[in-house]
Amino acid sequence: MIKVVVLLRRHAHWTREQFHRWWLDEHVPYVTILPGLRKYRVCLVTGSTSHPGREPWDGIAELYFDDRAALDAAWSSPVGQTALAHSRESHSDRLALITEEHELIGLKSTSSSARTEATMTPESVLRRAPLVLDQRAREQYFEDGYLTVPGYVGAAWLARLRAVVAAKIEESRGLSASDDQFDLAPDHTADKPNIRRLRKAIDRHPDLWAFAVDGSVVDLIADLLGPDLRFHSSKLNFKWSAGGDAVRWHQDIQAWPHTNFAVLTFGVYLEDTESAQGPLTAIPGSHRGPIFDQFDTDGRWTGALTARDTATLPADKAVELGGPAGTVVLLHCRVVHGSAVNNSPRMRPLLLNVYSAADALAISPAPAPTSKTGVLVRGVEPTHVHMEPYPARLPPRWDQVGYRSIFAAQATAYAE
Ligand SMILES: O=C(O)CCC(=O)C(=O)O
Repeated sequence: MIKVVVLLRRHAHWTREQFHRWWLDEHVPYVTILPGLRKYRVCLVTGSTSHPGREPWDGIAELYFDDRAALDAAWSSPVGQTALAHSRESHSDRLALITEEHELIGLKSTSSSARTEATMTPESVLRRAPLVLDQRAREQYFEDGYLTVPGYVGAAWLARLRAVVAAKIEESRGLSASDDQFDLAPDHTADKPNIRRLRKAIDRHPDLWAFAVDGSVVDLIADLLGPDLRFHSSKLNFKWSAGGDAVRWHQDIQAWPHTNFAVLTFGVYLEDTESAQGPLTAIPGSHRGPIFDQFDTDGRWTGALTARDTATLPADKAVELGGPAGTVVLLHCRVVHGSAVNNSPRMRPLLLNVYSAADALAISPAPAPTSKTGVLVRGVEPTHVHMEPYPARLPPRWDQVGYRSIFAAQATAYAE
């Protein structure tokens, strides 16, 4: 393995803060998709012991490749050339050193209290300074089990994500049945596509992964889960116009139990979403209540609460979580949620990515594992797992029986 250390200096007319934001928010997505990149770290200069205020470099990137050939192939690829051009526009000097790393001391934990401090409970998350949310919003998330951030994703990202959606709709015209990528509605045709879900979304287009690890997205998640974050899974639910499926009341954690509850879904609406389109709808505070069974009486997975448990829910308290395009909805893994049929003439594309605190480990195989499932997207690997004992009924062994979609599972339940 070789490590390339790239030192960058900002333009004289930029503040260091501007430069750091450019790097994390705009430049990182160009780099994370470099072919053959094994590990990537950015170190932002915040001061020095010898040149206070006059540091010759403003940031250092560390990029790991298997060998020199992999490095050269990465930079000469179209993705590498685009990344270099993007970087050249924004720095005044660059030095790339090829190095051989000798790690002599890893991260040392000094005492058991340091380890305890690292466990990301809601209280310890709230004690840390927020990156993008205000403190009241973070408290609201832990109180309600969800949070809506209207218009959080800006026009540039929305345009990129919508372009992916348009291309995927075109691609689906060639299919007459669902496959590993597309969950198609029964009336899907080449002339009138009707996609229920793009499965394993981040594996279907580089922009979807670039978005999942974009600094602004990960900052928002870090405000609710802490500094060390792991990626779990990804899908894009279309909820097609004029009849797109309802999703019945359910909680997510039963489908992918983890060792604790520091797991959330980040959803972003790619189009304006109002009541008639079937926005996500949640029951406030239900993440502090029971973890309901999502099997039928014959022990078959339904992905939905039973009729008896549904009758106990304060459905009159349910809150619709819609908003203009770019609105983000963050759902706690235990909050009871669902959505109504789309009765409007407009579809409701919703990209849903799941993240966890790094010390929350999946107990069972993911229903729809992606190439990035389990990958750290920020921070460091924990030394200890955080175990929160609870009666975690195991879902079916998805790796053995396969997972179709929540629509398929819930449709079976409906039929009974
Ligand atoms: O797309 C929706 O409205 C709900 C999605 C959801 O809750 C799920 O897929 O688990």
